[in-house]
Amino acid sequence: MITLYCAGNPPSFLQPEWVRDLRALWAAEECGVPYRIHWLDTSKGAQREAAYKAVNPFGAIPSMTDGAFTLFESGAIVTYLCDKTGKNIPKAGSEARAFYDQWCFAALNTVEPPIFQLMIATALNKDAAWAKERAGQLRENALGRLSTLDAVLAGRPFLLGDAFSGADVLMGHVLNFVVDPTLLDAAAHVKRYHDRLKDRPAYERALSAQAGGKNAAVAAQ
Ligand SMILES: N[C@@H](CCC(=O)N[C@@H](CS)C(=O)NCC(=O)O)C(=O)O
Repeated sequence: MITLYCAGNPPSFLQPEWVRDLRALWAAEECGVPYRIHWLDTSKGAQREAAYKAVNPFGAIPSMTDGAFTLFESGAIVTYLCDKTGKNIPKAGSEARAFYDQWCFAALNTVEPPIFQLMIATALNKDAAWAKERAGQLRENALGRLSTLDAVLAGRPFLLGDAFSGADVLMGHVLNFVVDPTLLDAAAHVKRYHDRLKDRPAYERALSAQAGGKNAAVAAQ
């Protein structure tokens, strides 16, 4: 049985759709794989305790176990769940799979950093001097990535083409960090893509599952 380690009792300043456990939940729902949730009581710092660090030495969320096998990093978990079920992912070793990997890395390494940094500065630290000083440059950086992504998505509905994949789970969640809608004024294809992803029933189910952690009474269920 798959266990997903998710944020229980997350701080109220965090919007639920920002928390990366949503990536694992969304992928599990897209793939139709049965799973249980282990809520980490983040209000008590459960993610920093030794028991959890045995699963994820960085103490970050999400993580996953499948029997005795443990895995962390949201990108690895999404890909594992797709591979395990043979859904939403091209066959390992194929060119199509390398293309899938490319878009997973692009989502997490190329698009996420500038968008996330802008969100941290403008949504969570907007009154801080450093944030005011850096906001303009961070916005430019984010706009550059969104503009390129927009050109890619002008020609296809999903990152790999006509078919949805785990790479869209990752990119779709990264786009949840776009807190200023004007960033998408010149990226209409990205906006439509993001809306299309958020309309998916599996995304809705993942959000509902994640909401169970809001007042999680116990660490594990
Ligand atoms: N690269 C990691 C990042 C995980 C991450 O930073 N998760 C956040 C929650 S969204 C977290 O656990 N932050 C607390 C911390 O890093 O101590 C992934 O994608 O899984």
